[in-house]
Amino acid sequence: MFHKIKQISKQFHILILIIIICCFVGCGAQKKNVSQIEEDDGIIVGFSQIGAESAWRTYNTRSVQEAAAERGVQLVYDNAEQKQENQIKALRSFIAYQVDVIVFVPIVTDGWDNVLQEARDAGIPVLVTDRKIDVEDQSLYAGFIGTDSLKEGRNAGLFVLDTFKNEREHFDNDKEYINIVELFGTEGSSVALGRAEGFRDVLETHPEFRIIYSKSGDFLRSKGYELAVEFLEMHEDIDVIFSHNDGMTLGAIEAMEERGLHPGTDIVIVTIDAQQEAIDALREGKVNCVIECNPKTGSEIIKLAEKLAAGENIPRIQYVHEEVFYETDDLSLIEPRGY
Ligand code: GZL
Ligand code: ZN
Repeated sequence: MFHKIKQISKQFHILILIIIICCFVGCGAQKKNVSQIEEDDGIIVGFSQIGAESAWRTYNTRSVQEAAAERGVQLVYDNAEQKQENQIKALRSFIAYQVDVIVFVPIVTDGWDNVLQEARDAGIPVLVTDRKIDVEDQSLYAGFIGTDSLKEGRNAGLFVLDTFKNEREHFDNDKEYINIVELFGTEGSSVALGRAEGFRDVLETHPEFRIIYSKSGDFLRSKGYELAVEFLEMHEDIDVIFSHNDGMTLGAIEAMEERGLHPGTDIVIVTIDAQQEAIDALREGKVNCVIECNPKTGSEIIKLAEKLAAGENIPRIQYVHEEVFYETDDLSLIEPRGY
């Protein structure tokens, strides 16, 4: 009998042991799975985006979010709703959360030194994208990836120069100048400053061109409309509109058509971004030149963030590919833009 009891208790102990082992193995497996999940979860990236002011911006955000999802990167996304102070708060929360990498689109060039110093003190590398920053200590961020706004502005200037190059001979005698209106992007943003500078670089040696009106529409369609109402009231003889983004251009076109004007014919229009509606307007002859500013940078951004998380270096400056679409091109070849 005793032997029998001993046998049962031994079996019981083995059972308990098996349960414990299963539990540990299970837990172990579970533990392995948990650590595996943590590994599979990949790095954590804090992404501070400006807002959703244009089709370009919303596509840019989507591009980053989709790339992060594809590569198993955890993205902590913040929409600053066009306010720098919101971006600084977001960066501070990323630091507190101890993300692996910070990626941000600086709405304007200045005012980032302190918060980037805090990121560096926390040992968190920073990738700047889309817009550039001016900081005392360039080592406060690892690198930049985005578009070349100076080149975009130069391409706009070259198009205007080329469009009017033979114009002077046809000037009726009292017309001395080719009058340009500029719809400026966000004040203090590197892309608006770059586009304005590039445009002026090209035309500065051609005094027959003059900018008679330049105001910021903050890259917003609604403000593009409002500025057009104003400059059409103020000026009779406008030859060109140079607009820093398609959103403002589309607002201005609406105001022109309300006044019976024919955009693209009565007034030459050159615009930047190349969102679908601008390509459609190019096909309809309502704009004459669309300069691409490529928002599809998500996969490059995430790859660079992964490199930074792994302690690797990245290029200091990286520009993405961009095209220029002219009214004289075979416009049927342009792929759907997606934004
Ligand atoms: C350009 C980007 C600009 C776009 C606008 O790189 O920062 O901001 O041209 C967007 O459409 O609002
Ligand atoms: Zn000239």
